[in-house]
Amino acid sequence: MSVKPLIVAVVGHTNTGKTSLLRTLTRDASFGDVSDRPATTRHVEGAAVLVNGKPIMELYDTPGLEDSIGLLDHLDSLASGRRTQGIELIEQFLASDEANKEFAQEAKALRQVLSSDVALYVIDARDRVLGKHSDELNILARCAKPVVPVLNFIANEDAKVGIWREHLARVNMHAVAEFDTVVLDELCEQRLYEKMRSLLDANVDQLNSLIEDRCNLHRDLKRASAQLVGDMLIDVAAYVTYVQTGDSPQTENALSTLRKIVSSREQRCVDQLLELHCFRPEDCLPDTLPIEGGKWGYDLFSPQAMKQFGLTAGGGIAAGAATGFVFDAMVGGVSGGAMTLIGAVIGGVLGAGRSQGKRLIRKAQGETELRCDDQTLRLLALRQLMLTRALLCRGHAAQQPLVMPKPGRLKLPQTSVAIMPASIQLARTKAHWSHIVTDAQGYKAPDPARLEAVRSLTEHLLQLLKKDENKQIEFP
Ligand SMILES: Nc1nc2c(ncn2[C@@H]2O[C@H](COP(=O)(O)OP(=O)(O)OP(=O)(O)O)[C@@H](O)[C@H]2O)c(=O)[nH]1
Ligand SMILES: [Mg+2]
Repeated sequence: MSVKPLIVAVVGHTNTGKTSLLRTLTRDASFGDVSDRPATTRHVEGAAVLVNGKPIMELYDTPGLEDSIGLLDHLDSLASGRRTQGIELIEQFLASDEANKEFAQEAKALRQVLSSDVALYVIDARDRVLGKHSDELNILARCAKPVVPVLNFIANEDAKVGIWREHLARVNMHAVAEFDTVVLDELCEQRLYEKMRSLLDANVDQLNSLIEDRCNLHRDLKRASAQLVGDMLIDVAAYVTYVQTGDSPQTENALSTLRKIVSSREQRCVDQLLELHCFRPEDCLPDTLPIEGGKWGYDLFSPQAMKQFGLTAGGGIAAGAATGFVFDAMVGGVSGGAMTLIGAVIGGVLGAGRSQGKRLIRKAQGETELRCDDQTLRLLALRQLMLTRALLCRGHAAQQPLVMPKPGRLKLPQTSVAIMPASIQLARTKAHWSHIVTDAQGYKAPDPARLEAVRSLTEHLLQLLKKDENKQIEFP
């Protein structure tokens, strides 16, 4: 059974954020024109809010009520007695010439109110309560429709929420919503729908499904964002490139290419996050990963690498160094075939399998592995998690682009004390898990073990996102 959408008129004085409210509630940053200039919206324009692909609510943006004082005087002059005080008077006005001339903007808004189920009366809560507001409320009260005042700009320190609530209570408006179209608070949005529900018996079902849908949306967005970040981290952690040991120019070149590759993989993650949250590319200023010098090398015999091969911390450093030493000694001057064998044997002995054996052989052949270091991975994780957090509470009416956080503002732990999540450690040993290059070349069938690593990293990142939102995220 299809349910008729709830029809909502968004009205209020000019510049109070009506169009902005529509942008944020519909998650459509391109709806209408938003500007500091008064009287930006000149015509009624609608947008639907969909739940499961079906329109559940239609919101109609209207031109600002510019001259409510003049209109109220005009309505009073039309009144011919007690019987024409309310809706009849409004209808009489809308049928008159004045509705197409002097009060044309106000008439457009009032016509929309009459054809809607409810009106949201948007107030700039930074304003003092003035005569124009009382007159606007007086006119709306005559439209015989439920009205929910929405105190907008509440994230601003000048918002006079208490004063406004007191004033609205005096004119019998007790179901008041608080909102900020730039700083989106999912609870404020939920309460707005609850206030509407309290006045709209016939539309309880639509509003309930809307409340549920918005709650699910927030949860799903968090998870999908964590997954995008996780996928990017696995791609970068697994990526490896080789240079001839001791060849400085070649190493410098390779490092610079590596930085570019990692930076563009990060940008891809930014683009994906923006798209997921229904923002435009211009909503986040482009920024190159701020790593210039950075340590990118990764020695196969470093304590950390040895740990991945199953050698535990205590003897790890010594064991790593010793294995490296023994390995170097063993391969010195032997033929290619024997070297392959030794590599495979050592790989096997270390429990690291054939692929590690191949890495050992490359090392024996005088090649050095280059890859993104842990500190850079942390930086990547933190930047993307903070971007996710910012997007989750960014209203679609926000005008200022987001800026990616710089390393100085991020809490980066010392490499020696922080241990990377197991999924990242594992990715270090699985070069084929990196889709950075293969993605550009074509489809690569997903490895089930890689999918599992991304899944487990996603859970880890989700936990970090759930922590106290006022505190800085720490990774790992
Ligand atoms: N900080 C902040 N700015 C807001 C908020 N709502 C609107 N704005 C800004 O206020 C200005 C006016 O917003 P609009 O959405 O164009 O207002 P409007 O009521 O549609 O204006 P008219 O169409 O001219 O009647 C714009 O600069 C918005 O960016 C808010 O909640 N917080
Ligand atoms: Mg507008």
